[in-house]
Amino acid sequence: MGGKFIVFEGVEGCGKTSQIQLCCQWLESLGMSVVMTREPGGTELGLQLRRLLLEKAEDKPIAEVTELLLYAADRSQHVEQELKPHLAAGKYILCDRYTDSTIAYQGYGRGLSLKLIEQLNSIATSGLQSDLTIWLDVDVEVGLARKRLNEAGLDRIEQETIAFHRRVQQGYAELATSHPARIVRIDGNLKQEAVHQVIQKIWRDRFPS
Ligand code: Z5A
Repeated sequence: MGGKFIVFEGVEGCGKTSQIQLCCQWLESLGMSVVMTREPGGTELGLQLRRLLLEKAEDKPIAEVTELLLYAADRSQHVEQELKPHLAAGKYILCDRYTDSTIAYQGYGRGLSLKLIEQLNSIATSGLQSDLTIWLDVDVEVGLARKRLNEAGLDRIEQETIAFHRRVQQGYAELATSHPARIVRIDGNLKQEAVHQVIQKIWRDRFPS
């Protein structure tokens, strides 16, 4: 495949979406062809799954394994319909969340089997891994405070306890330790422009051409 697949990860409010936009503007200014996408919700089917996954439905809770399977279904469709064709066409893909989110949220956060999640990730991606994953490491309280400041209400997952979000954060820390070549940690507590400058430097080191 000719393109590059770059994933942005982190806890709520870490700044992924803002950094993907800044990165896209920067790469396009250099004449590159860039695709921005996200999980869940990178396809039409995925948008419907995203709504089911994130809407607040206190009276109809989603079972944990059902939630896991819905994220896997979203990913499988995304890989086949969007990621593989764009990579084959030589595009640079900036993706908001991917397989590490499932390990961090459903594995470390919910406590589901990491082995089962690895198997599902492998099926859903048919082995497609990112060329680079940027983990924006922000303090859980800082990230949640950013979201509370800017949005009317928190979604189903954001409403989880602080302990849940700390386990998710721990998941990212352990993933970064286990995959040092693929995952790069950036201090997400820095100002937006400072984070963007670090991303530019990492990009130039990784993809010099
Ligand atoms: N999920 C899962 O459980 N399992 C899975 O496999 C997958 C996902 C794929 C949807 O994700 C949910 O799905 C997510 C995990 C779960 N949990 N929740 N909720 P999402 O990525 O769509 O939603 P999110 O995590 O809440 O991200 P977000 O809303 O897109 O936020 P963000 O990308 O991290 O940050 P942002 O939008 O760029 O910034 C948030 C605010 O902070 C905004 O007002 C910015 O202006 C501000 N901001 C950003 N950067 C800074 C800095 N550096 N300083 C100060 N303020 C900043």
